[in-house]
Amino acid sequence: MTRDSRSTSNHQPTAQVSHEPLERRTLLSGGASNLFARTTTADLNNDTFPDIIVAATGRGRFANATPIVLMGTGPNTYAAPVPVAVPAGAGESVAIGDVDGDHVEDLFVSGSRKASQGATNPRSPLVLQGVGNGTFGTAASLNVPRVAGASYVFSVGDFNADGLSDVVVEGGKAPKQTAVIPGGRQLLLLMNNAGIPGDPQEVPVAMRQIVGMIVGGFGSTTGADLVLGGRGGGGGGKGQGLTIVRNLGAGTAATSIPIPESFNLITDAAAGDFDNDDKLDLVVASRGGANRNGGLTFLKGNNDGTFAAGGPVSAAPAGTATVDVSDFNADGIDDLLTGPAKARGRNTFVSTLQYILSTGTGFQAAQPITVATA
Ligand SMILES: [Ca+2]
Ligand SMILES: [Ca+2]
Ligand SMILES: [Ca+2]
Ligand SMILES: [Ca+2]
Repeated sequence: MTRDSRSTSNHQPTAQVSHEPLERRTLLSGGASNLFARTTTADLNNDTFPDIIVAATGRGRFANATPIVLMGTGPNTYAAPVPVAVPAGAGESVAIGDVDGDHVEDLFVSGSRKASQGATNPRSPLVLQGVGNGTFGTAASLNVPRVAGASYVFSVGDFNADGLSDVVVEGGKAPKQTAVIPGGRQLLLLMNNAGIPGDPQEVPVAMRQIVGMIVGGFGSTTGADLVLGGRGGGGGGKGQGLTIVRNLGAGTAATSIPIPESFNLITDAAAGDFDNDDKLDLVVASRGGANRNGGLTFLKGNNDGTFAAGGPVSAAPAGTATVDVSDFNADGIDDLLTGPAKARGRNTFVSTLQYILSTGTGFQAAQPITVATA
């Protein structure tokens, strides 16, 4: 959580106080903690049951201080949560990819704000090699350099279709001479070089703010597309929107396609084929506007980087703020995993996760996932 001293100052004459609106503060803290990566799903042990990784949910007696793994043990049943060892304060966000090309999923986690200053950047994302049974090796820094104003929001995907996972990280404001628009941000692209993420390559983008990013194949032949959520870049109007960056593996030759749909505050997004037409779709979690307290919007994909106009996912529980994707009933159709914005007290985040099955023609009622007690 970012603290802004101005927002807590109440001793100055009101005429001179620059109060940040609540929306802006929420959005900044949300951006910093990369809400798009609160959960991730993958079959970590190749037993066909999707497994779930939940990012560290912060302080509090019942919060998990590190990421946790929920191994699927059967249809909609999970073993008790198993913590993943990461440096103190790391793991607010999680992503899965195969960095070394051994076909075993590896875990990427956000770096730590708590770590002391040193030669390396403690906030750089880290990678943990997968063992193949739901456990992971020691966290190793991706050595993303310190950049003033960077949020280090990151995502993982194969951006040049070589079978190895690349990493992309929000890297602060683009330099003036290369900025696509004034105030544009830049991505730091770490293309995988024989199993090792390479040196960061700066790619300016026409977004003024990036609150999260996800990866998916929306019809590109050159590699995975990157979906950026936030402000600017031609999408979202005055609110937040989404922009697809294509051909990212080509670095500065990458192109952007803004998605016209507008949202108030985007809290998460997931890519999957929910209507079973073999074209990847998007489901966006947002709040404000039609989704006053939080909810999901379905955007049917056209497989060319464009989407049909959004429609509400009425099966999503009120207050839904996180969304992820897996095929939870093994029928070949992608389903949703949802969670709330916050979990307090005894209702830990894990116990509030729900899945929403897609039939291909619609979404069924949300059902809580079943997790064994430790
Ligand atoms: Ca599994
Ligand atoms: Ca691997
Ligand atoms: Ca589809
Ligand atoms: Ca399914």
